[in-house]
Amino acid sequence: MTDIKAQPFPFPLQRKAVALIVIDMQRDFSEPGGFGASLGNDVSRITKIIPDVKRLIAGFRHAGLPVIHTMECHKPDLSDLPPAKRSRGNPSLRIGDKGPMGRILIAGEPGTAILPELAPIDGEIVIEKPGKGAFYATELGDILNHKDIKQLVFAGVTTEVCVQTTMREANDRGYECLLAEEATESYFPEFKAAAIAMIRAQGAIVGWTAHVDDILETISHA
Ligand code: TIU
Repeated sequence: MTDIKAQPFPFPLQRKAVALIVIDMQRDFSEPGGFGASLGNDVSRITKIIPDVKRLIAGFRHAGLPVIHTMECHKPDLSDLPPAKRSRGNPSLRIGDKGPMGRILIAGEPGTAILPELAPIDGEIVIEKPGKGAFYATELGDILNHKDIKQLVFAGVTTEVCVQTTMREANDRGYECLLAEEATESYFPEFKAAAIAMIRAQGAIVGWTAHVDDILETISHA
C-alpha cells in the first residue's frame, strides 16, 4: 500500500482497486451557448482546468488504471427529466431546448459531448446520468462492483454540484474518495473552496483532497 499526500491525512492508495472518475467535462458546462452559460455563469472558469484534468487522465492511463467518464444528459423524449429539474430557475434556455450547440443537455447533441481534449478512448466507461449524482439511475454501482473498485479519485465539474453529489453518494456506498483539487472547478470560487473544506473536515467525513502532482507522483510509482 502506498499513500498519496493528501488532506486531512495521507490517502491509503490501493493500486488494484482505484479508478479515476471524470465528472461532466462537457461542452454544455464550458462553452458559450450551453447549459452552464444559460444559467448565467462565467464558463471560462471551467476551461482553465482542462490541462490539469488532461494530465490526470494521462497519468491514470499510463499507469494502466481505469478511467471512467460521466455526462449529465437526458433522453431526447425527456422521459428521464423530472419536470422539477426542467422548470427550475430562470435560465435563458431550458434542458431540451434548442441552442447554438444543439438541444441543451440531450444525449447525442454536439453541446452535450465531452470536450475533445478529454475525450474517452476505446475501452473507457462512459456513464450517462440524468441526475447530479452519478449513481442515481445509472449502472455505475454495478460496474464498480464488477471491477472490484473500492477507491475513486474525482475530477470534473462543478465541484459543489455534480462532483460533490457523486462523492457523497460514493462515500455512503463505502468507497474511499479523493478529490483532485486543481482538476475540479466551480462557477463560484468560494463554493469550490467551501466544498473542498467540507469534504475533508471532521477527519475526511466525505473524503480526502490532494494536489494533482501528488496523485500523479504516487500512481506513477505504485
Ligand atoms: N450548475 C452547476 O453548477 N452544475 C450542474 O448543473 N451540473 C454539474 O455540476 N455537472
